Amino acid sequence: MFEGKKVAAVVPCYNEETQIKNVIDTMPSYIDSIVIIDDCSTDNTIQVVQNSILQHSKVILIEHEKNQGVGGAIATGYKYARDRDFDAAVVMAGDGQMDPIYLPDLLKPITSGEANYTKTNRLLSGKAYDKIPKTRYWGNSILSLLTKIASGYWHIADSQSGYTAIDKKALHTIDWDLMYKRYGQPNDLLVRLNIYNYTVKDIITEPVYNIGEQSKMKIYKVIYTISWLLLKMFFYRLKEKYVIRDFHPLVFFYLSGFFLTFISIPLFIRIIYFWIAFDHIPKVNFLAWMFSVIMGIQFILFAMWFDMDSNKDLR
Ligand SMILES: Nc1nc2c(ncn2[C@@H]2O[C@H](COP(=O)(O)OP(=O)(O)OP(=O)(O)O)[C@@H](O)[C@H]2O)c(=O)[nH]1
Ligand SMILES: [Mg+2]
Repeated sequence: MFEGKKVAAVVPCYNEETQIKNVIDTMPSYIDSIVIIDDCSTDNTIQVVQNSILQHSKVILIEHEKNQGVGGAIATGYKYARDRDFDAAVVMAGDGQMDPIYLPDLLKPITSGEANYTKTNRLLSGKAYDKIPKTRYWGNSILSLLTKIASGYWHIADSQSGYTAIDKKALHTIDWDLMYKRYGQPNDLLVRLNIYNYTVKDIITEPVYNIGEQSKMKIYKVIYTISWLLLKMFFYRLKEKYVIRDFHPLVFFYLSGFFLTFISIPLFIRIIYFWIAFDHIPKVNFLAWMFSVIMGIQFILFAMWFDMDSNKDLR
């Protein structure tokens, strides 16, 4: 129990035979259940976990029949915590990159009712640039910016952090079967939390790398798949939050902004064509292009501002 609340640690695990024992052994005593979800490991992970079960009564092993990806493994753990009436669930990866020293900071806002979801933010620690491998650092920074726009949580960064805590209310609200199953899971979940107006807090921590873990993430592939996911989730949030559940004219601002910015592209190409071919720019063409660019950008910026204002209390 942590401050009188029943807490589950959800541990997604795929080929972590060298790391998982340490994750179990260093789990603080206030964690009530350590729920390990094996995602069809092909190494000795299951054997190592089964040996640990003999020493630690809190360890529960759930074995996926088919590999689902890290998000799928987390969804299974969340459903376990929800169905057994846990008050909170923390996600700690099976690769040991999540230092339990930060667990109280993540859990306190949850158990006190201050936040529905907390996550670590490694980008503001002052050590991020030195400790995080460079491609990951820049990839994470780009995705963090896109996640602000897509999720409406403008105050958070380090969107790729998987070290998180969630409260009972959110555990019971989100449909875990719909959550994205692979590396975009933290981004997808943030958008879903925003639709229900849940509060999210960042906890500043130091990054942990080079402790014997082996990342399975292919960063160049992941950047594209998560960006595409964020685009879809952005429109999904606008529809769910500002059209279906409630209403806000920012939807029209966004749509008008995208439309005008989009039509400015062929108008610009036409200007360049006339300039090169005839050394002349048609006046009406130029005015139409100016109008669409200026109005398009203004509409988008105002929509962002309205979205920020609408979400300002969710911190
Ligand atoms: N790659 C992968 N990991 C999985 C899967 N299922 C569960 N996991 C676990 O998800 C956690 C995170 O995986 P990593 O590949 O280390 O990704 P990361 O820690 O988010 O990112 P970096 O370490 O910064 O590259 C680990 O504990 C994995 O064991 C799966 O199908 N594929
Ligand atoms: Mg890792």
